Amino acid sequence: MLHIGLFRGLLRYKNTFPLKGWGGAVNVRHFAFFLPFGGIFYTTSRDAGVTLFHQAGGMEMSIETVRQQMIDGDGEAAVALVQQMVEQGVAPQEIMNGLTEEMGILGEKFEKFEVFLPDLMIAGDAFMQIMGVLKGHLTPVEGAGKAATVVIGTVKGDFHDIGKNIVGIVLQANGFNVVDLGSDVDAIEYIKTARKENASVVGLSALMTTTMPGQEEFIKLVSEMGDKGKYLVCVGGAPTSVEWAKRIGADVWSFDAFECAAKIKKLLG
Ligand code: B12
Repeated sequence: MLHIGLFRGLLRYKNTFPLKGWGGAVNVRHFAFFLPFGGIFYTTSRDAGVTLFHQAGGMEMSIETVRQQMIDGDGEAAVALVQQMVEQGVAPQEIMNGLTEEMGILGEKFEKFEVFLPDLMIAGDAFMQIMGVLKGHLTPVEGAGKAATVVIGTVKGDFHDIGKNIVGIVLQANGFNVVDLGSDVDAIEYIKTARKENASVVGLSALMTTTMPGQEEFIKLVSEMGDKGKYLVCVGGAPTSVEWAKRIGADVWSFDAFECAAKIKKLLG
């Protein structure tokens, strides 16, 4: 047990340890086992099911590796690896889910002062670089599409835009015309744009408990300005929930971008 512990400790430093010519690579984020024929291992990492091996180059192609590259801010390496992984058949959605989960873990570490703002920034940049590759490989979610315009943005006071960007990319991949207002968007700005673009949906992202009320403020303004019912109001972001969406009178809440595309398609008929 001790030598496994030491070995794990050593490898955690780099997380992935290529064993060229041994027929694979080691990922020891959680466990490593030595088998009698030498140097093969197994990992219980969160994406164990999608770990692939590129035996010739001795490079491990797993979502776990991409997650690590993202938090290391090594966007270039991650982009190259992700390109290969999607070509080998790994679903873009699975990669995106893994990266989103990793960002959540990073957020928890940030709260505990284990990582700092620059760590979040470099990981965020790498995430968006990876999205540049994934967006070309997304397949539409099930359900008939309709050419409709969706106005999206992150609410006032909130500069988090990765999740909102992903929602935009996935909606585009599903045939929607997306008008992206960026982040730190005033409630009135969404309304003006929805009117100008004759939008069918307005999507508001909020990543902080302190900015979530911006979604409620928007819905109140929609009623005050006589726009209620003219477009669907869709809310999301990590601190939001279906209960929150119901409470403020939003039409749609979704956990992620794919669910959002599916729900909107269904509601627009
Ligand atoms: C990366 C990050 C940053 C980056 C943002 C980079 C960028 N360009 O966006 C930087 C470093 C700039 C940053 C800054 C800050 N951050 Co920050 N950040 C994060 C972190 C780690 C990840 C967010 C992320 O990108 N996740 C990945 C994406 C893909 O997931 P997502 O956004 O949830 O999106 C998915 C779903 O939620 C959904 N979705 C999202 N939007 C929408 C919209 C619609 C319409 C729908 C349907 C669905 C939907 O679909 C998406 C994809 O499937 C979070 C932790 C967390 N758990 O969220 C903290 C976090 C949000 N940040 C936090 C804080 C405190 C800050 C700062 C105030 C720190 C500071 N002291 O300055 C500033 C805020 C500045 C501001 N005013 O906005 C706190 C917020 C706490 C709170 N009050 O609620 C968090 C929760 C970290 C923590 N645990 O403390 N941050």
